Amino acid sequence: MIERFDPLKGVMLRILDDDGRAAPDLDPGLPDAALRALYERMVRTRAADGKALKLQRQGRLGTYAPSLGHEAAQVGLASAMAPDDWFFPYFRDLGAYLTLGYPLADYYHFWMGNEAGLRTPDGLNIFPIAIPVGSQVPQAVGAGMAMKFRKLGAAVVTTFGDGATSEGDFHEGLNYAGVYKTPNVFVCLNNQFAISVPRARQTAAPTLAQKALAYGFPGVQVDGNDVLAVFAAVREALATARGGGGPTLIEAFTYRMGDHTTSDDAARYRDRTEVKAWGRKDPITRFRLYLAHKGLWDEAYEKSVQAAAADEIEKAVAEAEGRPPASVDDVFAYTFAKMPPDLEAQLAALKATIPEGRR
Ligand SMILES: Cc1ncc(C[n+]2csc(CCOP(=O)(O)OP(=O)(O)O)c2C)c(N)n1
Ligand SMILES: [Mg+2]
Repeated sequence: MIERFDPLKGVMLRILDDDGRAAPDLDPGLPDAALRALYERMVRTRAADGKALKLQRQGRLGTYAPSLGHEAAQVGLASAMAPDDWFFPYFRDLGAYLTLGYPLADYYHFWMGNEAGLRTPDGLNIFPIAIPVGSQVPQAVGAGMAMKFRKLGAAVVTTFGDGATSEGDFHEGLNYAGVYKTPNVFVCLNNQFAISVPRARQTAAPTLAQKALAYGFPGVQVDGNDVLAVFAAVREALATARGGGGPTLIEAFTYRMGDHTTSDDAARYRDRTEVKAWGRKDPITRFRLYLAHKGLWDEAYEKSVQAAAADEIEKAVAEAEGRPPASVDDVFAYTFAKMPPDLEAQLAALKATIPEGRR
């Protein structure tokens, strides 16, 4: 399917139209329970994201990068992954985390400023959030190479924004992946902005997906507000990767509906009419229409989904806030299995500056 959508011709893979009708030849044909799961994950993501913003405004959570508008891309990509695959995320990936089974309390705990929140529970193959833009790309390719050496038959998904495609790490990672045919799926969440820099000032290339062609593997532009399209593209790219067919770059074309982070005010550099226009392409609304056409959505169902999300969120907040505050040791504890001597020395030096009882 991916090869039918050539990024040089400017054709984007889209399955759901604006009214939530699926193109019959492209519909991935998921069972009803799986379709509802996609919807429930997107609703949970939006609710948990909105709660994080409120907590930040109340001083209960630190600087936060909101996911509003990215729900279809995040949930679609993670729903296509198998438990053996690995995920190398970036800082705007809440829906992917929740879909992969990451506890919301841990996620909040991290954004509340505690590194312990990023200690992935056993059994989940998720690397810590990459804050340096693009640094996760070569790491993901390294993991892909390891899987190839070990013949594990699993694949690696990494996410990043449009801005990351201007980083050297992106190009080095993709070049290596192309040469060694590593089992990688690169998902670029093109949300049209890197903080205040619009996509047109990021690169002169008409699409981001076409950058894969220079590295010798397929790239495809996908409607990032269409959960079925993202799911189908990532599922196919993962199958190719696991089967030894090499990497794929997927550009999920979407829009950052919120500010870059809670420290930003996007109204200062964005046209309000553009934001409004994208609001009408809301990924959750569109999928709700699709479910309704299939008889899988009604008000009672909506209420139960919203109630379950609200309940989960309240419990997660209580759990995260109930944990003891980070200690000085926590700042150093989670990078190495055994702390190297220079870090031990730094920890001791820092502790010496803090009065006993406040460490
Ligand atoms: C290497 C590096 N340079 C600069 C920054 C500061 N910074 C944080 S996010 C960001 C923009 C990222 O934009 P994009 O890749 O499009 O992702 P988005 O935030 O839009 O999801 C920048 C420049 C950083 N974190 N790392
Ligand atoms: Mg961006």
